[in-house]
Amino acid sequence: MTSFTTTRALAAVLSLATLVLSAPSARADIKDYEFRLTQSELKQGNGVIVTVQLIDRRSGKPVPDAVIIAKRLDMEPDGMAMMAAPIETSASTEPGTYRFKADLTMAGGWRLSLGAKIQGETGTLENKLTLKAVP
Ligand SMILES: [Cu+2]
Repeated sequence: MTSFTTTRALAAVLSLATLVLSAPSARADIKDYEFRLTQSELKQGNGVIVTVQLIDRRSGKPVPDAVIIAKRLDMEPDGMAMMAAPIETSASTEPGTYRFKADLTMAGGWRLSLGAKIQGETGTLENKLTLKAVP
């Protein structure tokens, strides 16, 4: 038999292993995406609309239909990480753009932490953005 069969079997296993191992690198990685603020300075106040774009860094194009699974707004940039502000998702106006309504209760630096799932990608995108509330 058998050295021929064994060699073929081994070759099949090896090529399968190569396929499996090389598959992830051919696809996009969650690190290829990032959120960007469309405006990093906002007027301090209640019900402020904070707008971010989700960008595919390879193409520079906006990415629609991501699901925001976590969001937090706090004053960590000004040494007040415990000072969080109410933030809720708001209706988006265009594909790839995500909007939030927030109470910027104090002038100064705010950190927007976002977690999101992207269609067709595994893992969770986690970004921290810094914005400034001006009086
Ligand atoms: Cu504060």
